Amino acid sequence: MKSDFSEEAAPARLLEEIHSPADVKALREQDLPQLAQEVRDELIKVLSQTGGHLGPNLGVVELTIALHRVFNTPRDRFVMDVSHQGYVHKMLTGRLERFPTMRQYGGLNGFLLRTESEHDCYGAGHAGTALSAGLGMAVGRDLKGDNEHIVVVAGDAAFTNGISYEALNNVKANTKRFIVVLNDNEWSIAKNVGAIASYLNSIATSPTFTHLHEKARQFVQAIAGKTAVEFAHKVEESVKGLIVPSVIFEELGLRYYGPIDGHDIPLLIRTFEFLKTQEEPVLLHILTKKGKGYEPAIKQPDKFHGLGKYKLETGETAPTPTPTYSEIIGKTLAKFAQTNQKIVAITAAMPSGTGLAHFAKAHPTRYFDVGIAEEHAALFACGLATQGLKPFLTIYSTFMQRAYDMTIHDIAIQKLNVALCMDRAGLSGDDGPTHHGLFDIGYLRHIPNWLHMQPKNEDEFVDMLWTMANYNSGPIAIRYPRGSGPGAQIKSEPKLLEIGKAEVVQHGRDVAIFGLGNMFEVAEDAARKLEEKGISVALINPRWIKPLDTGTLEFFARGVEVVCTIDPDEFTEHGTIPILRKKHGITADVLVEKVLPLLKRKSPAHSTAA
Ligand SMILES: Cc1ncc(C[n+]2csc(CCOP(=O)(O)OP(=O)(O)O)c2C)c(N)n1
Repeated sequence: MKSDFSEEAAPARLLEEIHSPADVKALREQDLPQLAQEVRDELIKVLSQTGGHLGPNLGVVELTIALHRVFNTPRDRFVMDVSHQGYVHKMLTGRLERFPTMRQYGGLNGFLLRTESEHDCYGAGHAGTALSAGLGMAVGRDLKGDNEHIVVVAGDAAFTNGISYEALNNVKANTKRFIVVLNDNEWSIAKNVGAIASYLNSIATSPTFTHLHEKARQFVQAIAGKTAVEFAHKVEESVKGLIVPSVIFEELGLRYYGPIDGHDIPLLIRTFEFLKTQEEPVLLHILTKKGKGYEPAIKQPDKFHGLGKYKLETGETAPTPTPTYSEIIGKTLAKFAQTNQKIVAITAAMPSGTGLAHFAKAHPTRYFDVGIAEEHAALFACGLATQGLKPFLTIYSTFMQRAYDMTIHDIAIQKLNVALCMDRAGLSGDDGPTHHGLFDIGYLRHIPNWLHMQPKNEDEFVDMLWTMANYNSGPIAIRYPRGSGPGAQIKSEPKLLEIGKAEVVQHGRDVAIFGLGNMFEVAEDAARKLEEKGISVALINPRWIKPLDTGTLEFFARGVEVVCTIDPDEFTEHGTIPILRKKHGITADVLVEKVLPLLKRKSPAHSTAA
């Protein structure tokens, strides 16, 4: 008879016992669904406090458990595309205790990091890198005569990315042992787009698949309790049956298996056990649900792809009090496009992140989501420009790094009327070094024919967009930060700005501070602090990165003792923007601290020297 206590006692969480992948292997297989549930609960609870990539991770819980059940990291290697779906992997590889520090300054990074754990064999944050990097690992392994497994996990949207095909083009010729998992949830951040998405969907919805899936289930039931030899034979026989011929992947030289249910742990385990015995590159197509297990995330996959804090019970998030720069650009371009028929807008898989969803609603035929394909997006914009259209290419500063060659070879040399709008310029916050938009000033400034600017506030932003819309003499770019600026208005009557002309906000004799974009606020603050010490400060809003207003620069350089600009020159970790600014000295106090000794040395007015 059971004691009263055994009925009452809540079962201990299995998750608490998981300190390494060996602990996942030590569990009974029938307990793995419970582990999956606990992982989900933990994800939903912790991320409600920290924010993060909830939807993608809820979709890969079973997959990650099955991978750790079958393979042995760190010896075997999991290469995850973007690696935003690596949270479950982190939990199962000894980082559960630190999980509540996710994306916090000094805590776990939201992506895989080689420096964070020996189980993270490859860091990422940008999409499309996993297949190439994984192939390099496989070839390196072969050259060394080793035999560990390389498993690439890539989402369906990673297959909208050109690099993925560059890698696939090289797999067959270079290795015989390579496992690719295509995690197909039909979503990028927004709904996945293009011919490949339709192709994958046609496989997933084919009646043959439904039939095969039933076959697969029966097979998993049938092998329970078999001896090792019988088991291996059965697995081979049955998993080979899990093939709907997929012309694309087979022609590229990867044996295609699937599609199978990516939430069926026993099936995943059996399939991986089989795939690891194969002496040819294989691709396993699994079907998963983004946001699985959390109703708000299933209802709004786009929002829950990655978000800040939310209410655990409802999934509600705090409303942003003022419009963000992204919202302003989406709405403003939509408005300009009502009277300017030449305006078209392009996003590379970021319709809501870039605010273009507003434009898409107003002008669906002049809006293009090209998938995670920044290089293509830039070239596509070039083609549109040659037809006399005015393409607004709206891409995060960090992702535009991908299309650097196009900014020179295609846009600048041909002096095409492409308007490049770079969102998340500067520090982007809790995503960390892969996502900060710190390099676009560097990578555009030296290229002839480009104009480049940054607004100090929302009103100036609208003026700049208007200036871009009316500029027809070649490429023109704008950068603007994540979130909202200091003002709350969206200007209704924009004005044209004079090209290459800085705004002198106040004159001064001792120090001139040039505060570009959102650094203008820091500059203003520093100016007040210096003025309190009796120092006369000129305050300049440069507006233009290129052409630089050299006249204004020279004027002040000749007139004052110290000229300041505000900029970091190092890779910056993740954390909130105020914390990062403080750490890296991007504050008014640090500016004042650095300026004062210079003045003492140079200025008779402030010097103590005779
Ligand atoms: C080069 C680049 N462009 C855009 C992004 C933004 N981004 C992050 S995840 C993602 C969608 C990924 O979808 P998928 O690969 O299918 O994985 P899922 O989140 O659906 O699991 C996008 C567009 C990025 N990380 N890198």
